[in-house]
Amino acid sequence: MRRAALLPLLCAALLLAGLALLWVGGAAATGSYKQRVRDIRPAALLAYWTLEEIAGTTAHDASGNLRHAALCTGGNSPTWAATYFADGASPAARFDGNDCLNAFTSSLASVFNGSEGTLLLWLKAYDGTVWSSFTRQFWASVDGSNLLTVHAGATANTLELIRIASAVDRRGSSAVSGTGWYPVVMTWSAAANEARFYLDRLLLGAGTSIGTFSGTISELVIGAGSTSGSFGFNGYLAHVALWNAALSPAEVQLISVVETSVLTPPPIGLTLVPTETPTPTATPTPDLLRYLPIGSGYGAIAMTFTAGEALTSLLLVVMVALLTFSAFLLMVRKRY
Ligand SMILES: [Ca+2]
Repeated sequence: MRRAALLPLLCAALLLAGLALLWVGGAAATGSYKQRVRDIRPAALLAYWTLEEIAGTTAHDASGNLRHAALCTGGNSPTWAATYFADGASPAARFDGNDCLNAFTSSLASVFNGSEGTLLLWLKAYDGTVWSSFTRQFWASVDGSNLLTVHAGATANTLELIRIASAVDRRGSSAVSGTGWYPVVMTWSAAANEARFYLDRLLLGAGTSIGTFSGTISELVIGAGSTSGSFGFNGYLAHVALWNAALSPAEVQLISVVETSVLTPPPIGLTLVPTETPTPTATPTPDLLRYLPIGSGYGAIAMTFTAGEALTSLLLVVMVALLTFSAFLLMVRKRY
């Protein structure tokens, strides 16, 4: 191959490398929903099952605590990667009524005592149909008088968030008729004597006289109401997390919204939230290159000048110089 022909090839390789770095740099700059969850009270995050596996028999704990969930002995495996999560990019799991993940570990039981905590989970009905009565998305219990559960109510299109410890605190909603992803959050604090129940960013209600669990958790199941797979959920689940601290309402909002592609509509419920108008900072960060406010309440994209982007810029400069040089060489060869 002639030397002059090598230069354009080299340029193409440099361009590809530059674009790859730009992509990595951009992803790091904007972050992900998973990272946001992990950044909220990381020391209190006990376990975080994203359910984004695409195969296998283990739902890995993304909190770093190695509290992985396994298939229930009496249930079937959910169908991994059955649909996309609300971000439109990461996989989510389908539970078809007899599927079940056993998330109980003695390590988790020793730190999850029901006195302070937060439960997060995202759910979606199957193909737009509502879920059957009392099918459970989450079940954590000491016994029948000390438990935490999220399940469909007795009537269609209802969801119940229940916490029982000394007193029964039950919050229902008739708003679950959409086909999108719903964030469900429960927070509770015995010290503050308050439990809070959220669905799709909205506070369903708050309870008092909440008490603490009498005894140690002995069952923790995702997608069904027992490790035998009974009361199994028919729908999709993703991003189930447990903290042993009650997150603040502001923190709950942070984990109840997912940025989607700028071209797709926001998740159901976003319009109910007071819109946040992006305001330019008085003294812009020196390395802030681009800030693109997108609609109202949709969020925004901010990109900073990362190391990856800096290297990309350098590569682009080298590429342009080489292209100019190769064009010069070709011109010289033609002339003589
Ligand atoms: Ca099944």
